[in-house]
Amino acid sequence: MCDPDSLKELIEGLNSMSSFSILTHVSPDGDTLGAGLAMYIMLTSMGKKAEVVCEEPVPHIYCYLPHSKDVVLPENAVGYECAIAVDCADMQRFKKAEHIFAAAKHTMVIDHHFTNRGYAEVNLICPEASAACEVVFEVIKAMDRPIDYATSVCLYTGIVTDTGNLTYSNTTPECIRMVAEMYENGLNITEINRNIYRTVPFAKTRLQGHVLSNMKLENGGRIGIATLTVAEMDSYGATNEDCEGIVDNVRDVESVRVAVFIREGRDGTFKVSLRSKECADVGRIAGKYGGGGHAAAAGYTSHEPLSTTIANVLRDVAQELDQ
Ligand SMILES: [Mn+2]
Repeated sequence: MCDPDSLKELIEGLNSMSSFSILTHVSPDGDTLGAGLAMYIMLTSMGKKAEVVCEEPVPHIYCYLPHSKDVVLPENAVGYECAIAVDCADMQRFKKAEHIFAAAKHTMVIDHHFTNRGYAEVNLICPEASAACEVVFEVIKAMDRPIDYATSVCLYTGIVTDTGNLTYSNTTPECIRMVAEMYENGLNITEINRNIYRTVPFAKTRLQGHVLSNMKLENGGRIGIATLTVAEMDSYGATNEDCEGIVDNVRDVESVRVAVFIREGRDGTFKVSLRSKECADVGRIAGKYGGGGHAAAAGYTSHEPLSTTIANVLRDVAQELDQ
């Protein structure tokens, strides 16, 4: 349950204002897009103006989300009266959309990251919620607005992608009840799961095979590490999106306690993704380098060369594991 006072304040703002820019986070995932689009559907159904702003085009796998075609890039955004950040732990998560938040007359946050310190005027942050979509579900209910079919597709997507299909430790009875209610009302979960998990580009499967066959075990097998360069990506004709999920495959190896996946970016930096099996707090490691996330899943950008990036992360993870 969200804090009732914050919820009340947020609802008052949503009811009284007439136009909203909904901001999602960089490297958009199912939760930020699902939460943003569910808010968009509710607000426009109330006769209000709204836009969902995303740093990059909606990833291919999330194009089935209702109104995904209405999502705009920051340079095409109008910039409305009130900015609502969804699933964004801090303002660095907006990147190119930062000016929209800064220019908005009023600001709101709807989030579930415990690291979120509440950088808006109204902050609805529920760390116990599995996903931002779980918080949005509560908001819609509290406002007596309907969870229609399109809304349930969005909310279900955010909940299942943030909870590993209702199996990660952040899964709550509450979010399972929400899913049950949406399922009862006719939600086609089979179709959505096919869209998210069973529609893989050929290039992605080949790329994953390459990366995983080159992964290494360190620290007596407790750390699994895989790397990927731009040249390797190009040789498979793969996109950034095709790299999603590799770190989870590394984590799933039997002996691995912490998984590391390092991917070279086109700007020469390295994106480090971390996963842990509940024995180490990888969010703490990411935080040290200006990144973010949760104890079990986190990431950051390294500006060091690959060899230094690898050495640093292996040292930090080993320290975290020994604590
Ligand atoms: Mn989330």
